[in-house]
Amino acid sequence: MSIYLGFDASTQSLTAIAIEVTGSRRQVLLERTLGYDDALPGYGTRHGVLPNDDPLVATSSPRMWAEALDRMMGEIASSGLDLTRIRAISGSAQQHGSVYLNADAAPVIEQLDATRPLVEQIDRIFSRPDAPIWMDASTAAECAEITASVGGAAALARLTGSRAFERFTGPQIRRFARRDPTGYARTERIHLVSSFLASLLAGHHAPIDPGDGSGMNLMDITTRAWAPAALDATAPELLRRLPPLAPSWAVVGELAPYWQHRYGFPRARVIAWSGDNPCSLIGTGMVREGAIAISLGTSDTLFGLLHTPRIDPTGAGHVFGAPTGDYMSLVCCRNGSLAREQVRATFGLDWAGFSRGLRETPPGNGGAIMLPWFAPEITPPVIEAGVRRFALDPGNAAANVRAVVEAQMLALALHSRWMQVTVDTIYATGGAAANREILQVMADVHNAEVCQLAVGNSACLGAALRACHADRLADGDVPAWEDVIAGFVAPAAETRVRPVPAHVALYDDLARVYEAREAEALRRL
Ligand code: XUL
Repeated sequence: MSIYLGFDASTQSLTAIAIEVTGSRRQVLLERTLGYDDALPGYGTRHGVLPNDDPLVATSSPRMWAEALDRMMGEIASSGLDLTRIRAISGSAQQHGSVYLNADAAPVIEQLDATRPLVEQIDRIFSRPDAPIWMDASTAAECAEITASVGGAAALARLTGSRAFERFTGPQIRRFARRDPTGYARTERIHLVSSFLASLLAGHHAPIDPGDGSGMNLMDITTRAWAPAALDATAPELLRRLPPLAPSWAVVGELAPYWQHRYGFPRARVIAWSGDNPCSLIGTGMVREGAIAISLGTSDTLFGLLHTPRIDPTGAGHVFGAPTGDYMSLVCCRNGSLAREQVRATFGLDWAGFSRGLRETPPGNGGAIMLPWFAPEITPPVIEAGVRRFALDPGNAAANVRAVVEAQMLALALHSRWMQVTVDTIYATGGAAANREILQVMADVHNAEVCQLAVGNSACLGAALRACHADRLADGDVPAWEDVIAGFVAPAAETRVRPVPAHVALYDDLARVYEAREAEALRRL
């Protein structure tokens, strides 16, 4: 029996999933989550983000992520799971976030003392104490400078798969290098959240995979190598500070002695980590072109596999590397679960009350519309947050519940048109995918059947499946992706939600109104 371990270091929590793969016997053996705010309150995060007076700034604590990993490894070790059967470990992490390490990092993580907690030992390895994350919107000036220096937004998108985005790592690095030149000078290695955590597991600096590398505005999307023009436009002597790029299935090394001696883990293979969206692509079974998945998490994302890169001419979407070696298209809306949560909390509803609100209101909400920009939005780009309501009574709980969900689904549909995929089935994942009323709106807006997947955390499952795929490759087998995912990504029984033709027609009309309202609001910004 072989066991594969996958992690997902997301914005608000760390999840671990262990899967068993023995021929056709496939099952999830363990699934655990540790929420940062509650489990590690000493860091003072709220929804996984450090407080900051500037609403455009969003950072988190790499020490907290490391401590969460250490604690989770301890929990797995004492869970009764047969550790000796773990063959490989991989992970998924929130994309774009960057971790800045000094020259002490390499020797410290190579010689971790198994008798002391990890976090005590890594205290002095950071050249910057916090890590900017994907919710940060403070780098508009840096985006403009990088864009100008590579010859415009279209040129940067052709080169790296995306125009410059505030949350992408390149603009973040530029801002750090400019605001803290001494800190930048002391920086020996810049990791993504994914490669940082992989480094801690392997005990040496890990590479970045093309899935996460394409979220930086620094990687040539076609050659999957660092793009000199983008690096030069970003910060001085950047190349020597970046990890090498390696395929998503690269074996980074063996699990470091720290984990073996402290918790009794075996010398399992550590596989390159990737971003949560590339991992979700695998965990939702999107290994062929034509199907799409929607993940309703802290961010709401819509993505699908592409065999050849296709660039969004409107500049809203992204092309990332896929862990299969192909590409993936992605649209990301920042106002996902926190916007739903905000509406729920404003009206003092529980989640059952939220669902009731959707059941009690008609599709289309009688023409009432919300632009749900509770926080700065990524798609469409909105720096100055502010919710706009049209014909929507701000005091009507049920109407606001429907308005936020309809807005989220309409925005994803409008801003993914460039992908040119005719969607027949959508695979829904993430916490809010458990809500059938939300899935009904999704089905009606997209005119497609929606299935909810049996395993809710598809990014984490995707990481475990990638560990399995890479382990088999390293053993000389060339497994087909369909075979790797078989038995794990089946839709949960009875979850198929079908579009209602009358609602589809109604949302067709509403989409036009929503698009016009959105365009008008963007013009006024
Ligand atoms: C994707 C993005 C978010 C984060 C969330 O581009 O910014 O989906 O990956 O963890």
